[in-house]
Amino acid sequence: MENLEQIKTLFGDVAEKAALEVKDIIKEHGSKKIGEVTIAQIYQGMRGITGLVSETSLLDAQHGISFRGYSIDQLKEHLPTFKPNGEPKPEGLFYLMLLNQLPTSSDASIITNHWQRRSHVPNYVFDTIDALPIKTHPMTMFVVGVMALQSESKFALQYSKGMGKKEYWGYTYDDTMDLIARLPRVAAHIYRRKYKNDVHIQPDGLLDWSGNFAHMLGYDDESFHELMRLYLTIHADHEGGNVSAHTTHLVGSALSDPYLSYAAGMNGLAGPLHGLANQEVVKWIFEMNDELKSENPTKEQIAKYVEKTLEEGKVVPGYGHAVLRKTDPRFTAQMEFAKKYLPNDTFVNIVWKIYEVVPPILSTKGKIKNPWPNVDAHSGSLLLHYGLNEFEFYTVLFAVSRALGVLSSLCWDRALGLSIERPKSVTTNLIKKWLKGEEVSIWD
Ligand code: HAX
Repeated sequence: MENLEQIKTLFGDVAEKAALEVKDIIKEHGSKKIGEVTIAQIYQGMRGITGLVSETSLLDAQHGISFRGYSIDQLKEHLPTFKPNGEPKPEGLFYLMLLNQLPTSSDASIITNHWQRRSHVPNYVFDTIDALPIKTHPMTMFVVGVMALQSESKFALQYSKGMGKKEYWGYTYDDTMDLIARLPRVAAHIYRRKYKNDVHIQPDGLLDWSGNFAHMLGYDDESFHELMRLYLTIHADHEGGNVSAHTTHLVGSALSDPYLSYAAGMNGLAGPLHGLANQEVVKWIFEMNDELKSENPTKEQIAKYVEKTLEEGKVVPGYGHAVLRKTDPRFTAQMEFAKKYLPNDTFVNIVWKIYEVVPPILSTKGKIKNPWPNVDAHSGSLLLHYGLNEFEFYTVLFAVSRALGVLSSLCWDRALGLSIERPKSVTTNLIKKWLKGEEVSIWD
């Protein structure tokens, strides 16, 4: 693969074939049923209802995430790295998710180069962020920054001029590449404004997407750059039903452009039951340490604090999952990183102790379906080790990574011509009538 235009052409070819296949599937099998919907599912977050197509990754309750069929371990084995035997480059994962084929090292470098060239952020975007009070949460600043960028949308411009359905994916792709390229600059601006006296750092054109992002944040330790490569890879996608992916898809289904769709998804990522859990984990551990007046609590002390958290009706952040029923492989990947680079870090060791203590406690409570840690249980401790201790910023890092998955998915939504999303809702009154055996024509 020589240049980005070729990547776009290749995507067009792959997607066109897939779209024809999908048309045939709908024509031949469209009336076949996948599962049934229960009343509990209607009230409890549609858990377990298969109701979406998302091509870029798939979640298995036992084995965790696979990206186009590749587990995280396999990504580590097969994706190009920045340095020999290093962590995978997220550029390679983006290529894999978009094209459904593994990139060569030069394929991943082409993406790096193009993201570098497209990374200019107009000053008015920074001015818009700077107009917000400094106390504003970094995720709010981030979404405001993305919304300010929206005036750059090629999809929106072209739609206003009038374009046919066949052209949708091309402009979605262009916006996707521009937006992903610009996000590290927006995020780094927020970080440096809020936490580093508004002193900003120029990009380094010799670095890859992750390394340059880390550099603009102000972190030039090579192992931190490796952490960013791993972090931005493993947080990228988690199939289509999670709040951030689903929201991006939903808003995109109204033909809202990629900027609008992604911003909407990131408002969902900013919820404490979703991506914000990464800051909550660190906050919760700090609060525990404060209360116990210890920087290294024992397992017994941690167990008591967990019980207290539950008695107060709060969740233990970083534990549980709507789909997974095992330790999240993204947790394990971070644990392996920590064992390699920072095995003696005190805070990381608390995270590992919590991992021993929490699952048995949550299991005994009966109602929690998955007592195991998710991705957010570990990520903050790694960032803390390198001095990135402004934990309110952690979800912004997650958001930058999540762009890769939700936006490559949006390219697929447009290429496959997926419809505007509009599930049917009902009222409790209607359900009560139906339970009494009264005639309810709506779903017959
Ligand atoms: N601590 C305490 N209670 C928990 C819990 C936890 N970690 N996880 C689940 N529960 C509770 C639920 O609140 C629910 O209680 P109610 O019946 O009183 O409402 C009950 O156990 C059953 O929940 P579930 O079916 O096991 O889990 P859900 O699919 O409803 O929710 C969540 C999944 C991830 C939201 C949940 O496990 C949770 O709140 N975890 C803590 C927050 C967290 O770590 N979020 C990040 C998840 C991963 C992610 O999206 N990252 O971005």
